[in-house]
Amino acid sequence: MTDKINELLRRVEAFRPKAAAEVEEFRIRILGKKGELNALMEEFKTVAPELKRELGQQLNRLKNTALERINTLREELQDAAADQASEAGDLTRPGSAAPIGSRHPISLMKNRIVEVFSRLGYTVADGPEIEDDWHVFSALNFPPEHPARDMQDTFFIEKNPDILLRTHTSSIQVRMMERQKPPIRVICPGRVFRNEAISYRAHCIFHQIEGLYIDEGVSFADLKQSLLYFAKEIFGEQTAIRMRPSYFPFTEPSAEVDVSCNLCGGKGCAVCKGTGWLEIMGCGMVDPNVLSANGIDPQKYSGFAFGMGIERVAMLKYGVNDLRLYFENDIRFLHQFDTAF
Ligand code: 2NM
Repeated sequence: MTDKINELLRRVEAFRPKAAAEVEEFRIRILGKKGELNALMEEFKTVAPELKRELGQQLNRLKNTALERINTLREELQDAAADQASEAGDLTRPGSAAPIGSRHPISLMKNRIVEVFSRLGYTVADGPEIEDDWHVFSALNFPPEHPARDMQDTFFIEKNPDILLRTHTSSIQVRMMERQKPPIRVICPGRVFRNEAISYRAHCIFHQIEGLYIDEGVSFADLKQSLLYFAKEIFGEQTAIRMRPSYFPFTEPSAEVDVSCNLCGGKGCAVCKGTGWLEIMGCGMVDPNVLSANGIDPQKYSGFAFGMGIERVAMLKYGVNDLRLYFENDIRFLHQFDTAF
């Protein structure tokens, strides 16, 4: 019987399973009710009393060794299985969403403004950011000594002949007048550049949209109604506009346009500085000098033009209080506009 015990002990020690299921199978075969150990226990009952002490100890040792071995193997195989699972990951888990960006508020506002004017029959045009003196100043009735032509206001790339970064998108409209006979109805969005110190309300790069409408019999009343429609579409049906006399080299008469403050409903608050009005753009009737400089007969045609800063319109609409936020591209700022439109 000692031989049988030792033989089983060797098999227990030599057992090298590959899977947890094999361990369980082995346990049932050795330690189960009808297993090999119990068979030996039955045999043990029949041995001579003087052998019982020695054989009993051997059987106990076998039983403990088998139990220990099986527990150890089971733990090892479970750990290995867990390692494998974590290496592959949980393949039934749903995928994680890839982080995506969002459209910039300047693009959103530009698209929105373009959409409003395209409903009034305007087409969209663009042009070069690097321009010559003619398209930015001379064709637009800027006198030779005008301060905008100064190094302090304009970024020059070359002098004599002057090559410069456009300071407004009116240069696109000059190119439209060169290319096309009236009627002209065009809206020109784009980046413009001015030599300014950067602060919460000024930047050396910003975005403009300018509009131009030239045809026979275009009047100031047409301008007013077009801009009222625009203001209501962007700021809401309850919005009113007012015009204040102003001056631009390329328009006569010229005006600044205010919209009623939506925050206080016109009563006056911190945003509108107690006035009930917010300035959003400049406009006017195209100066006859500009028309003739661009080959359009001012006796036959008249037109209006307007221009606004996209940053400023978006600031008023969304309560952005620092222009620099538009240029930092902080995702926490940008994501606030995901549902703005
Ligand atoms: C403004 C204000 C008033 C303007 C004028 C022209 C052009 F080409 F027709 F002469 N384009 N844009 C204009 C007029 C722009 O921005 C504040």
